[in-house]
Amino acid sequence: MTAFFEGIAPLAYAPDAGDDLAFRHYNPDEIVLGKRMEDHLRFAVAWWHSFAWEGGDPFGGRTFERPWFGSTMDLAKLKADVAFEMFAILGQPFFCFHDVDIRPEGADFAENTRNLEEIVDYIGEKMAAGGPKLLWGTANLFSHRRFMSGAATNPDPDVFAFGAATVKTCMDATHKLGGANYVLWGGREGYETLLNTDLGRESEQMGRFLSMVVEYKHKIGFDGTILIEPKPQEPTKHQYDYDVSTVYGTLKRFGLENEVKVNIEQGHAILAGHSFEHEIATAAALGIFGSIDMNRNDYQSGWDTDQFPNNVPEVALAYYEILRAGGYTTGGTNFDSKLRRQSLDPADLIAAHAGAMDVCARGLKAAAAMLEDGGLETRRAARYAGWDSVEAQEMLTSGTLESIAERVTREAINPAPVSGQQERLENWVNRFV
Ligand code: 3MF
Ligand code: MG
Repeated sequence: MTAFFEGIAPLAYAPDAGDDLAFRHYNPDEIVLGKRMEDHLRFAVAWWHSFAWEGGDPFGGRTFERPWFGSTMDLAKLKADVAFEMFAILGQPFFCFHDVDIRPEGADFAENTRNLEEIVDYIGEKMAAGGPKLLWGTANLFSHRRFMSGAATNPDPDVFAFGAATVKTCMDATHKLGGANYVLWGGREGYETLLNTDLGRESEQMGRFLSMVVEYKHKIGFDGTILIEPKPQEPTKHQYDYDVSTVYGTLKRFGLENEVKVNIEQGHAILAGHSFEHEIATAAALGIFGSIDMNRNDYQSGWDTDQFPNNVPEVALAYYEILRAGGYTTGGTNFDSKLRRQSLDPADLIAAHAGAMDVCARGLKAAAAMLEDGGLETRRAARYAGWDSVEAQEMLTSGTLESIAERVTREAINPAPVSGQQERLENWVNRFV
């Protein structure tokens, strides 16, 4: 036992709690729409933001003082000890990691692999002792300078090779730890300037890389879901996996639409000019919804601030789309969220997650109440009811422009607009959030 979270007891559900080291709304065993709240939300803690990030920003360095910061295996194990102590306090069912979050950097690929395998076994023992499960693993193919021009889309085939080899080891680690998914965020799979970029070549490389990931998944018998995490830019000027629709186009192009789904992040949706619920609804409509990275951006700044969510109406609309799509299968709610660099105390880390879990619990319950009431779905179905007619269905199955033009003439079709009632629907939603 480390002393890092000394004095902080495991959080309990206490609706009247006087402080924020308790859950006022997140009640894991509470039944919502016939399922335990914990099983609806499937919370995960992100190893990188909670235990690896040192508090730096473009204008300043480390602010956090953590006894595990450093680059030895012993410190990596101490970091894992503290991580599982925090997991025991929060009681969340999952966690996520990149390879570089849990292992020290080696001199080469072989040492990276040895380090990863050693710490994976160490983490595996903790999981076996009753710790949370792995929601997903992933490879960090964006921090080390070798990846400055990407990995899958790199102009240097040796970097492509190093990235592919690294992904293999991370898929092996995720599989070994029973991960429910495997994620790929292509932080450097894009360009900083078109002037030195061959877009066609790079997209072919990216498709080949992803196809090999899918091939390997089946080869090792990994039954988790492969997830792409869309983001429009940052750190790139343009990231190829721009948003859900763009990812879907890529999947269709390489015949992977039934093999890969998406991990959608609120902050990334906003950067792409979409709402979170737009991206979730789009993924659900395209059959590729998988999981979410839950956080928020600062609406006055133009970058991905990865703040903890604190807006119940926003998350309610996101969970409404998730519930409407049938809920998670292998996915979950990963807090890809980090403290502000001035939030130095261990208790800040606990309170930030507790507050975010409460915000999501309130959002889930509001979304469930909206779905149970059925008001939106009734109005939505009524708006499209005209499409149930034989003539309308025929237009979608066998009609032609000529036959339709003939019918419009014959029946003197001259449609009158019908109100969309947006404000009344927004009023209705506000009864629940
Ligand atoms: C960057 C991100 C990443 C991804 C992570 C897993 C570091 O904006 O959101 O977090 O979530 O690499 O794909
Ligand atoms: Mg993310």
